[in-house]
Amino acid sequence: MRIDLLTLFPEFFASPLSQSMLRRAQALGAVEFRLLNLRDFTEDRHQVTDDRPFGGGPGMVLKIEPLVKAIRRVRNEDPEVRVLLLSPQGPWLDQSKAQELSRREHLLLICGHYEGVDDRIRYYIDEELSIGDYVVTGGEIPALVVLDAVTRLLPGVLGGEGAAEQDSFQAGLLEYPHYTRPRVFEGHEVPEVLLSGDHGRIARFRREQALRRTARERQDLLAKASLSAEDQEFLASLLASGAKDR
Ligand code: 9D3
Repeated sequence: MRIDLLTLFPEFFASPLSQSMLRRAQALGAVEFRLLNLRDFTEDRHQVTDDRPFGGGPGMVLKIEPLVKAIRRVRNEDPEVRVLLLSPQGPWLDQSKAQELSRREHLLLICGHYEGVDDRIRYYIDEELSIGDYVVTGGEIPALVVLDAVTRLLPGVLGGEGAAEQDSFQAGLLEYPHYTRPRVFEGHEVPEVLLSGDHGRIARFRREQALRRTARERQDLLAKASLSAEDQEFLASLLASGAKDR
């Protein structure tokens, strides 16, 4: 997969792209990132990328011409590219959107900045995407969120039996709790069942913990999760016993 990033701050991405999973994914050849500096797509002497809003008001707006020039360059190279604008107005990123994007061969992520982007960009992009209902100062951090969520899903990146399969196994529920040594820390004990060596009991414990947490914190997820008859029985017994006491 190729992920192009169009931004006024290409240096912003250097450190995150050179660490950890993202570094490994590139080394494996699973993904290639390319940074495009919006300033390079201006045609005026001062390389102006923003201007004051028509109608007045605070802040600056990203100009349409350099954005469209950059989009056209990438679409000419690859007509199949999926062009996304990171924008507070977009639908929220979720895991199924990350999965959908991970099946594409080429993304162009456009990072806005200042008060926004000339709205006519909508005629040139494929979709908008938000990372949630809070304000961050530009599209750069949202773009990092998207590319991280997408890259870890690419074949080979998480290494064999790893976390991507776990994700789909726990599909749509919050995770069960994790523990490692020491067995007792400041009086807080690891649940006995995890030390029992009984893999059947351990699997059931973890499933029930995941269900319990999801029922407490995320009713919205529970409503969409695919639950076995056993899961539903357990949830019914939770409700019957008063549910609130963890
Ligand atoms: C006061 C009106 N503003 C937003 C509701 C202006 C504004 C602030 C910050 C417009 C854009 C931005 C920069 N944010 C993004 O570009 C952005 C974003 C976000 O702020 N939150 C969640 N997801 C995203 S995706 C891109």
